[in-house]
Amino acid sequence: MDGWNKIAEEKNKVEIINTGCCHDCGGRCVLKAHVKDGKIIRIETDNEEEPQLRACLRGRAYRQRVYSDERLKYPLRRAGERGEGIFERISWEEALDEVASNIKKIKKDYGNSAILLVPGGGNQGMLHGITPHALMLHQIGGYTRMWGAPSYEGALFASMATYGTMMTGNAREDLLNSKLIIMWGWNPANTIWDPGTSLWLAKAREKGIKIIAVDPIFTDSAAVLAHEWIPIRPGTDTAMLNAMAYVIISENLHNQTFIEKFTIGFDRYKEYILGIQDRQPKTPEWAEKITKVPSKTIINLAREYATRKPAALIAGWGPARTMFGEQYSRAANILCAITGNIGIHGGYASGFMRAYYSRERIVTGGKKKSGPIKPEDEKPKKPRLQDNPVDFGVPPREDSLYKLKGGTNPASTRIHWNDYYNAILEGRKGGYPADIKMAYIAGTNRLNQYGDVNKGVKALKSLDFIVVYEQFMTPTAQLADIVLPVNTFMERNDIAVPWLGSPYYIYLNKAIDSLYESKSDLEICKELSKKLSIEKSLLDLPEDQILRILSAPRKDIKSYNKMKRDGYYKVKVEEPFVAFKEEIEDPDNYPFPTLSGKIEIYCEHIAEKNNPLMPPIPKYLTHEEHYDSPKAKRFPLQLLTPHNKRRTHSTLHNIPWLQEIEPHHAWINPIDASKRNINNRDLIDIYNDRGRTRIPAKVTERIIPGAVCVYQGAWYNPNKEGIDLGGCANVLTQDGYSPGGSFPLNSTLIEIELSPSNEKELKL
Ligand SMILES: Nc1nc2c(c(=O)[nH]1)N[C@H]1C(S)=C(S)[C@@H](COP(=O)(O)OP(=O)(O)OC[C@H]3O[C@@H](n4cnc5c(=O)[nH]c(N)nc54)[C@H](O)[C@@H]3O)O[C@H]1N2
Ligand SMILES: Nc1nc2c(c(=O)[nH]1)N[C@H]1C(S)=C(S)[C@@H](COP(=O)(O)OP(=O)(O)OC[C@H]3O[C@@H](n4cnc5c(=O)[nH]c(N)nc54)[C@H](O)[C@@H]3O)O[C@H]1N2
Ligand code: SF4
Ligand SMILES: [Mo]
Repeated sequence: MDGWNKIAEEKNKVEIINTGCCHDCGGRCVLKAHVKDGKIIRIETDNEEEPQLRACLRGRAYRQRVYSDERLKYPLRRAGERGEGIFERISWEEALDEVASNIKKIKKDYGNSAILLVPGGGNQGMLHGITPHALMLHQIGGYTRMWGAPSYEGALFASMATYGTMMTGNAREDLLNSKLIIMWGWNPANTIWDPGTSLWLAKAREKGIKIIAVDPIFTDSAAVLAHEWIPIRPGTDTAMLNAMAYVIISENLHNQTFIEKFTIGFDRYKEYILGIQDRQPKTPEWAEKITKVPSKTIINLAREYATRKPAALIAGWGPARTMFGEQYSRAANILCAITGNIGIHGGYASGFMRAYYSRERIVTGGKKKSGPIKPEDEKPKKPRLQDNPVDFGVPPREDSLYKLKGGTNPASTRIHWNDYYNAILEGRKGGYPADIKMAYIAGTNRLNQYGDVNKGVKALKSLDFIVVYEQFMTPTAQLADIVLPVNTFMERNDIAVPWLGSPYYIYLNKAIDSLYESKSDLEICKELSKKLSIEKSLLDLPEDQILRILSAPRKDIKSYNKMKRDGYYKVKVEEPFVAFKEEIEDPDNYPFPTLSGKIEIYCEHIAEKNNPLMPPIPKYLTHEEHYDSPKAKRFPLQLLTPHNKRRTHSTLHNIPWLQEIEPHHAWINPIDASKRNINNRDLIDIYNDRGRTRIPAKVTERIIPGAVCVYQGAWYNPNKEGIDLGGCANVLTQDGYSPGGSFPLNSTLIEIELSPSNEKELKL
């Protein structure tokens, strides 16, 4: 056989499986797995019709994750002290017996609320990940649940308070209709919200549309896409946005007609901005002292935003992941309103997130989900399969926006995600709704990913039982009593739904059989259900049948079979979605779904809470972990912990191809570094009262003086003295939350010093 024929024959043996990537990064992209002899030998992505759903570097490197030596291969039982990392191999039978008997015992001795379900975004498929666990636990009486999303809780609160909905922002292709785009605390070249955003921004730039980045970091997006970078002191954005409002109002650049027709509360806002009562006009000079942004820059940006119409102000979630982050989001939303940049092509209603088209309306048949709660919205009398019995019928938290449906009205039995260590340690005596005895952890590297890791270790160690469902021995899994090996999305079927409103679905066809003894979350739950004496469950059906049932309400999937065959389904959209188009063009028939029916510049529902730290018009507020607090004398630097291009949170941190892309270093400005005799690549200690982490320094002008950046997601790896050698940002961050629910993971005071240790640089 000649060489060419041989190559052709070899190629014929390769089967291309249409599948996708569905980790929690805002993507959901096409992967084409080339499979030969049951092994993935290559991964390609979408090369077909536009708009393409192209995978990023992480999806393309996925082979190294599937075949990593570090994958969990068998069920494990703890054989040393908690956290010592000593485990023994056991059979599935033993492992599931042990999990089931602990669940039964804890339920019997303390009730279902003693079981804390700790879910995460590890897998974003409809079927695998957390879904089967939750459904199974509902059938045995439920569990204590958490509330708040680390991603966007502040933005969600603000979006609901201002517009009454999360469906804000125009479709990405509509950016080409803008005259100015402001990327405020938003780095879409790295931090993926959907596969196509950077491409649309690049097209906008090519078209000559001006792009400005406001960020303490000179991000990749600022470098590649923006014409101008405005560095700002972290956590001070509300001051700058309010100062922009000052310029706009005092120069009469606001859109009075829009304000009168579509908003309420402008007069009170104007009074505050002009300083009528507090005698502090929110002038650019006032804001300069707080933000470090020169007043001239603030004035120019305000004028440009108000006059270059239409303009898109896109406020990212990073600045909202701070103490009082909801104030920043509210301030940005209101700036869009007073300039009339809402409901029009090229504008953008900054809020929760952009939408592509109103899937919400397609799914609900024309009715909007959000708006004031009415009697007909009341839940059914008995909990359904999707309802957690522990929460069912429980009144909402008093401090939430409970009169609005569609988010931010959690049941008062729920615990904030960033507050659960105190809940474990203090229980009912400390005012929490439950005495937690067991953590049931699936799809999250919980310990690593939330505030105050050292407190987390203490809290988790105090529990009676911990089970972790994982693919790798993460820092969280290290603390478990039982660790169960889960397969990857290459080893099962699933459907991935992209973030709010993107017009496509991904069907993940199984590419290979499960490796080692790993099983899917669904398979494990099926087996565990039997041991928990659950007689009949939805989980008993075959994978594809469950997927058909779960996807049936999505009326925009016109052909399930086509989706399954191609590995994706792109929904045809007639024209770029413009959020609030109907509300602006036909206000009589489409009031805003707020309590007043208008955009709420002053929000009465917030005012009812009577909390000076949650004001009804957006205010800049300071706090204990801010640059001007007394604590800053000891810890003068502010820590930023954004998301990184080489990882999805902590997932993929241990992949060699991706480690090569960007070493995990702490970014420090030369001014701060030289004060401390720190040179580029020196090993440094970053510390505060909560912990200490050791990491090499990257001395760079790409970060504003006074701030340090440690990208979140590196794995906690303590030495004997409790110093983290893994560069885990959350050793330093705080737990707790802002009155509007924001996670203050970017509100952390720190100090740095040259590391006293000669310890070798670890795999960072
Ligand atoms: N300091 C700081 N911390 C942050 C943030 C920040 O900005 N700063 N961001 C926060 C945000 S927005 C988020 S969303 C969270 C994310 O935090 P997490 O939800 O904890 O996300 P990951 O770290 O990716 O952990 C997911 C885990 O799930 C596992 N996994 C993957 N697929 C599956 C599966 O199919 N089944 C099971 N059982 N497990 C699977 C992975 O191996 C991984 O260990 O992090 C938060 N943490
Ligand atoms: N590659 C990758 N993409 C991801 C993820 C990932 O882990 N990796 N995670 C996904 C998830 S779950 C989420 S929630 C989103 C998160 O999306 P975002 O919250 O938008 O992402 P971040 O990277 O945390 O923050 C965006 C920018 O905000 C800036 N920033 C932080 N604090 C401040 C501040 O006080 N003021 C200003 N002006 N800027 C500030 C940061 O420097 C950063 O450039 O990303 C998603 N996409
Ligand atoms: S990590 Fe996110 S952006 Fe990258 S391929 Fe996977 S889903 Fe797409
Ligand atoms: Mo997130």
